[in-house]
Amino acid sequence: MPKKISLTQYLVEQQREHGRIPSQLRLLIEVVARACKHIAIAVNKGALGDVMGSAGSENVQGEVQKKLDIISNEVLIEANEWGGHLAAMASEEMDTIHVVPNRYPQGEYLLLFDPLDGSSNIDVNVSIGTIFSVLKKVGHHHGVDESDFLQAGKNQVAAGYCIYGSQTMLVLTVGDGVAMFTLDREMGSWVLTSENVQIPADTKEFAINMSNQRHWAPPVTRYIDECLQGKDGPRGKDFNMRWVASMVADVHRILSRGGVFMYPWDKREPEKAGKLRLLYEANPMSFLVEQAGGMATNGRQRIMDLQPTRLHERVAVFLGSKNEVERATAYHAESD
Ligand code: AHM
Ligand code: MG
Repeated sequence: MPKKISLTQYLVEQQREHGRIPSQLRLLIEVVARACKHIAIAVNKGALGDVMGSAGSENVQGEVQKKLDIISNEVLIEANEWGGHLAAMASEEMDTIHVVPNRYPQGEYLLLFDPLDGSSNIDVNVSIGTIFSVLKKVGHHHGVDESDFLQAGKNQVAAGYCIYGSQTMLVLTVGDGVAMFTLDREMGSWVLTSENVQIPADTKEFAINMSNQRHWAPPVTRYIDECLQGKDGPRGKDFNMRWVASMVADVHRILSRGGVFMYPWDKREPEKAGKLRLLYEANPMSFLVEQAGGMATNGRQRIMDLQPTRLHERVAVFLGSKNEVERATAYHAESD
């Protein structure tokens, strides 16, 4: 049997041999991974743990919060605030940033997360996940505020997600490819199960919420129409469709076997640009996808080049197999 490599060993090797991650960042990732184990336990308990259903509150984006959204948010904050590696955190479930309280030492990193993505799947036992992104505070000004978080995704020093599915897995990049770890429940440890993950450049699988079709912009309609025409159409091949409605699950499938994921701009709410959030959904997923040889754009530009202007800013997302994302992006340019 091949030797098992734990997350700790992987991170120590990244620190020691590749000089890629400082010890503070290693600690931060380990703490996030530990918090995800805690969330996995709550998710798995389901109705037995009285964690199902809505909490009777709304988040800053006006979405109803589920009990597990709030529990996961608290778990991540409590796990991370005392370690000394962070300056502040931002979350989909909090209006403003959470600055590390004065009683703890202040670190130089900023952690952003969607504590439990795929909220509509929580109560129906379908895969959900935690998405996270790590930035470094730039500039040496005293204290930390929301503007410190408004950095382009290319500045991320680490990103990943934990998927609570048929297996619990942690998928991570520190800028040296993508590694996947599976939770060994008996041992309570994360074990490296795939390394150097690569997304094939071509695919026959797309993921989009087809029920929004009438609201799409012409380039998206064109792209999907061509896929739907199958092997007798301009693409010359039959396409399959998958839509889990949990971005973690859809991206996990794409990292595992290729595909293209789209959550496009929607003419119902033009100013919102899309449904997904730039800082803690699109950026970390784009970092992972690019590190796996894929591509991620908003239909026009590389997502990781976008300069954010607001903490909870939304963005259109096209990510996955390179040739398909290139094609969808070219259709936008041609429609101008
Ligand atoms: P959430 O953060 O409120 O869970 O919303 C994000 C989720 C993504 O995981 C998923 O890709 C998308 O919303 C699904 O949207 P839809 O309900 O339109 O299918
Ligand atoms: Mg989300």
